Amino acid sequence: MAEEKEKVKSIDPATVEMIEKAAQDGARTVFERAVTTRPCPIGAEGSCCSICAMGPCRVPLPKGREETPEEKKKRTGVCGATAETISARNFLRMIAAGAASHGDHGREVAKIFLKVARGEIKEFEIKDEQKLLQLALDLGVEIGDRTNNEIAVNVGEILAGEFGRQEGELLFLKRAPLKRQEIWRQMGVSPRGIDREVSEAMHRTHMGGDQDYQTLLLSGARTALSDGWGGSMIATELQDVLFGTPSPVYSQINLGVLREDEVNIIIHGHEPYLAEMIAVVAQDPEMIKYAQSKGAKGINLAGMCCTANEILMRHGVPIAGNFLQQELAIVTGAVEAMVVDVQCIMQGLVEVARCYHTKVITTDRRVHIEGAEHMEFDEHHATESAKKVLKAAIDNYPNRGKNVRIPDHRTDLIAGFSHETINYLLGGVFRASYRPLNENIINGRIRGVAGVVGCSNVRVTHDDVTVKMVKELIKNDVLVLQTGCAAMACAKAGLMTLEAAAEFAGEGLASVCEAVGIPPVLHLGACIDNSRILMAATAMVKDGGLGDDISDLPAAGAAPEWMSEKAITIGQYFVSSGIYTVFGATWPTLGSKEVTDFLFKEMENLYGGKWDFEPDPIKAAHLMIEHIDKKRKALGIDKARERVLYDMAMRRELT
Ligand code: BF8
Repeated sequence: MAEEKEKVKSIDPATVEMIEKAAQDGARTVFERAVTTRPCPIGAEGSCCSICAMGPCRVPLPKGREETPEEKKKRTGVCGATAETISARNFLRMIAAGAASHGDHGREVAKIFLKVARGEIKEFEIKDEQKLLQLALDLGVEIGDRTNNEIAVNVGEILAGEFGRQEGELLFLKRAPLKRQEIWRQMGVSPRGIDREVSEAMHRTHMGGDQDYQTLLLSGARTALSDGWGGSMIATELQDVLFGTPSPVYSQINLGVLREDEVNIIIHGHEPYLAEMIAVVAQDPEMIKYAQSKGAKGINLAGMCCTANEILMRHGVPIAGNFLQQELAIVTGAVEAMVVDVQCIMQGLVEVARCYHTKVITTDRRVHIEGAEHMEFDEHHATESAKKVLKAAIDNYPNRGKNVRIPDHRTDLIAGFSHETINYLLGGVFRASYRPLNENIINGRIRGVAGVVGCSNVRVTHDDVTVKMVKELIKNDVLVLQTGCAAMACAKAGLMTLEAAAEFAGEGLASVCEAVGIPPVLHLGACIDNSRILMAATAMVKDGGLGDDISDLPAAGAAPEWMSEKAITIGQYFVSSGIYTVFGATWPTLGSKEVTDFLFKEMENLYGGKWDFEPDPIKAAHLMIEHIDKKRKALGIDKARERVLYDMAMRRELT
């Protein structure tokens, strides 16, 4: 406990300031709970089985020494399940939970998309016609002279059908490089339906089900792929059609985006429908007038977690903070309403809100919190729902007390890099392509590409691990693609500005960023938008010169501060798609050497990608760079980097 108390809690000054204020105000946040509630070491290594009532059975590895063969034999649950089975089962259940969460998000989008297409919901419309037509082509939907809505009905029906599909393969698998599709088929892990894989994973892990860690982990690959190339990809694609495909947008991030003299509303969670509508309604002159009638100067909307990423990417709505800052936003004393939808919402919000005037408002039928006010979003009356929530926030403004302190910290950022945008930015409007990116990788100015994604985790110094890793990567000419709370950490650290290239990137990467006009760290959106990273990787393969599979690319993935089951699912579909992926913080299978070896070694033989675990961010960054260099060598482009001389002629040639 002493060690936890001494640990630096965050590198973000706004967070540190609010942790101190919370302590003064007697508000108990995650940072304090993490001191009093220690992680269970047996659960943390994946050695606790709680799937039947004869247990929970705890089968931890002996600490600090090798276990004897005798001990290993006895390391079983009451039913005889080995430590390997228990570990693999726990791991598969994490994957299933993550896939279910992203899948349920995707299903909800598909449902709303179809209602919009059929004209049953009037308040949303098809915003991105080009993307709709591309999807129609991908899915074999007739375009002809049909209306957008007619086409959208077919697209929506086909994609909604992917959740309950029982046989065959998910349709988006065909987007992957051909070689990758073959690997999946040979391994027998091509997902059939999204719900089917989750359901089968739960069945396999039920008491007395699958008891071979290798087949359990195969199911893990199939279930995770049903998320990356299924649930998440469907969510991203349909949201883009419905709300617009992101393009570069300027905004600001951190608690300093809250305003002293305005009604502050934070929208938090993951699904963007209500948030989209609140973003519109908050600009309604009548609502602003209503806010003014209560003594406020206006309405200030800010985001938290992945709902924030969604409305940042499409509307430039500023972000108040990432996962660990949700309670701290309330601690400012300046938030009238914390409006939440689904996922990553701490129950602690309600308790913290009791110390201030903030209303915690749940809005989704699937997420209720005791002590919060529930105002369910009705997609058929989206404007009305948004106005109701907004009005509740405005009515709460006069209740704001005197105990207000908004940290004076906010950072500029540029977000909005969908994989389509990267295409246009690098290739130009008339020859959109990944070729220039590939060429700059081949000629060595860019060493490789890394996806650094995932959460913030209170067991490590907030933002520190992610920011250190990303700085090390860009310093070594690795272009970084980000999503989720990891993206927010780097945005707060100033890595998502044009100036960051000169300040933090290596000379090669900086020269490309400056020529093209992009930051060295690109924000691709919410966690479901990790599917954009899969698409970007595929586009790089298809543009040529970097091998014929994702596993050939000089690329790597990481989630240095992960904490949610969704992160494990994302990692597993990265790895099963051929990407070397390093996680930090903690690793949930360390209780079984066999399972860990399978994930960290054997998976590379089977999928071309593998897991790794390294809590030290600099070491982890160098593991990624080593992997990137290994791939460069295999492609025969390792010598190119040595030849790169950044003279004026080459700089001119770049522009
Ligand atoms: O889905 S990054 S803490 S908000 S799980 Fe949650 Fe992690 Fe944040 Fe986004 Ni993703």
